[in-house]
Amino acid sequence: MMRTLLSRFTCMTVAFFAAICAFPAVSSAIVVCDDPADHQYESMSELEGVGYLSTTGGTTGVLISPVHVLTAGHAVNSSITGHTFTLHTANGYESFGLVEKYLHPHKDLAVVRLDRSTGLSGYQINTQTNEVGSEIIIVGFGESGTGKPEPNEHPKGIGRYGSNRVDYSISGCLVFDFDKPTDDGEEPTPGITESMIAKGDSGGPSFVWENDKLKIVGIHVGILDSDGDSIFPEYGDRGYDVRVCAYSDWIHQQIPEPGSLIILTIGCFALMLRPRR
Ligand SMILES: [Ca+2]
Ligand SMILES: [Ca+2]
Repeated sequence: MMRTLLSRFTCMTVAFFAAICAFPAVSSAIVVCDDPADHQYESMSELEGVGYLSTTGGTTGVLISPVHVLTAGHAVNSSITGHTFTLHTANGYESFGLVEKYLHPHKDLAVVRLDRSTGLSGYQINTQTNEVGSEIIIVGFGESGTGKPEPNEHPKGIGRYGSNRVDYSISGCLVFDFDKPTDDGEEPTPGITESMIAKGDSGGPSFVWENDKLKIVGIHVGILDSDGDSIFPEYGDRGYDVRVCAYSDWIHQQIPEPGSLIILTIGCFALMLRPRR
């Protein structure tokens, strides 16, 4: 049974996701094996470029330039007018308006332009194709819980992170399962045990470390509810990310090069100086 990371995910979007991934799938937020409080990252500057989108019931996005946010297409499926992208930095919470969105024509992927610079450089897109087997850091502002979502105790709106490992790739997606901690009586170790995406994590990133920098390898889009009971994610379920290396050309095309902005500015200035005839 297909489930999305969003409560307002439409049937059309579900069908689209099934088509692009060629299998039934569902979506998730950052659900953990231990204590959700251990996975909040308000004080982690490395993750301050991941923010909360107020669109479509509450989703997640990640900066790829000072003014551009990468997210899932279904996370901004509805109107973006009046909606915001909120970051938690060393200066506290700051919200930015959404000006324009660019939807990928075939994949559940979107770039959104903000109304002003965040002052952050944003993260680089991974272009390598060796993600399978890699440890990933999954990030999102969705619901949380221990083993399964507990939306009343851990609602959307707080940034959390966790770890997992890419099991395989298929049809432009990276797939990772939610492994249950060992049943040997030992307490799971915070930061070591696995986590899984949940509702509201749509559009959030999966990162890998490369040369001491975080690179985006995936964007959260769905979860497979293995037992079909409409409770997800649970242990054994699988998370699906758009594999961004396959779409890096399109992503970069949505972001004007700083050089072209300078040329445009100079060009306008030159027009202003042109003497009138
Ligand atoms: Ca796993
Ligand atoms: Ca289930």
